[in-house]
Amino acid sequence: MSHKDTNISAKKIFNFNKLKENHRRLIERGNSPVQDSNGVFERFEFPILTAAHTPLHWRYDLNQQTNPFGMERFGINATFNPGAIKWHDKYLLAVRVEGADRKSFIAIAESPNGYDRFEFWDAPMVIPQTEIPDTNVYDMRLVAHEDGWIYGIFCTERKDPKAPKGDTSSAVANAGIVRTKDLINWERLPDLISSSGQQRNVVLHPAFVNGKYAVYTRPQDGFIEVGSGGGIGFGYIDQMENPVVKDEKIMHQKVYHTIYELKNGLGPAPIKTKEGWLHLAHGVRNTAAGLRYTLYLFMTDLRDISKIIHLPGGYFMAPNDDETVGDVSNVLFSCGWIQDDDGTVFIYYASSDTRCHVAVSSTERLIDYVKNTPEDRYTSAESVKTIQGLIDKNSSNMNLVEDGK
Ligand code: M1P
Repeated sequence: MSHKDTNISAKKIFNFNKLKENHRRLIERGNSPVQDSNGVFERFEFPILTAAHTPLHWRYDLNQQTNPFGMERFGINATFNPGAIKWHDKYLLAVRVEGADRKSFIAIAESPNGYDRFEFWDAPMVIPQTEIPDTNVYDMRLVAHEDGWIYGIFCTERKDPKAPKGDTSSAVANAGIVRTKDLINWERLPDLISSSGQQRNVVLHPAFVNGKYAVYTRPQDGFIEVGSGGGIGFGYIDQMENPVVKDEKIMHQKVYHTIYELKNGLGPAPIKTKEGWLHLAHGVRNTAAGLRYTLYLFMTDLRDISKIIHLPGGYFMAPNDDETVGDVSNVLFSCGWIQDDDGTVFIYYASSDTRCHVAVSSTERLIDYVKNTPEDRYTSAESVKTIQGLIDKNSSNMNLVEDGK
């Protein structure tokens, strides 16, 4: 058989210039909010970061002599669950990048406006090791604390030392802690010390509370299952150099037949508003097709920051269309958001452990959402009563809606 009339050739020499051109075009592509909105937020047309956005020089040997076939020497599988911070007028994401070898690492990507042209910095973040090296690191939340440091709290995963011989998958998850002043040089602090066997989704509160550091935790019994524990916890740390969590209590528990029936965890650090602290979290429920992760919002008291004062029922965002499918399907997960000076809020989230997106809202809209969305009343009959309340309210206002007034 001859391949004369096709571009199939056993001697094909790779065109690196074309590869570079396509990559640049992807990075410089614009992005705009979609028209379709539920009033609470707007999604954007394109994901902001995918595996294809990662720098070519991380993946290819770009020397034609040593790589004549243009082979990827290091495959990147996914980019997801970014932490976020505004830094020197740039919007930065600390992205979980996962290689084809399954190992995740953290890399910073930067955008001039918060919603498009995100570009990775030249090299991934170098995280110093503790005595027991991390096997896998992911889901870093960035927080500019009032003590002057920028902290990155992430999940560090290691093989379970108590796993029986032959068990090559049991792992232990805990919170690793790094801090920096320039986002380039990172100092490693000891891992979190808490009474729980495992921790994930640990988030530092940006301000001192009663003169102490405050952390949101997610104690769990096992690596996947939270078991009898779970819920979003809250506790205090005296010194970050010796991060022992004290007085840990559950501030938001998992509840039967809700979107956080199985487990939940805080996303980014909360945003301070005039009405209270706005929190973004994820909730997990079970389905016949596996776990479903959605995002929800709640607000806590300005004086008692672990006291929930508004808790809208149901999810705030759920996987939509293409977002439902990926490496771990049916997952939305967030570790970062940025509130701009004009009240714009960029919500960074990932879909199905595969790619990063942004949605836009505002502090005003999110406050309205948390205050005026009815709470979950836990039964179908109560949901119907909630709807009936809205029907009754609308029937007296119907002429206003019809006249478009
Ligand atoms: O695969 C979904 C998510 O699972 C874990 O989150 P959680 O501990 O809340 O279940 C994390 O591995 C997270 O990175 C991942 O997106």
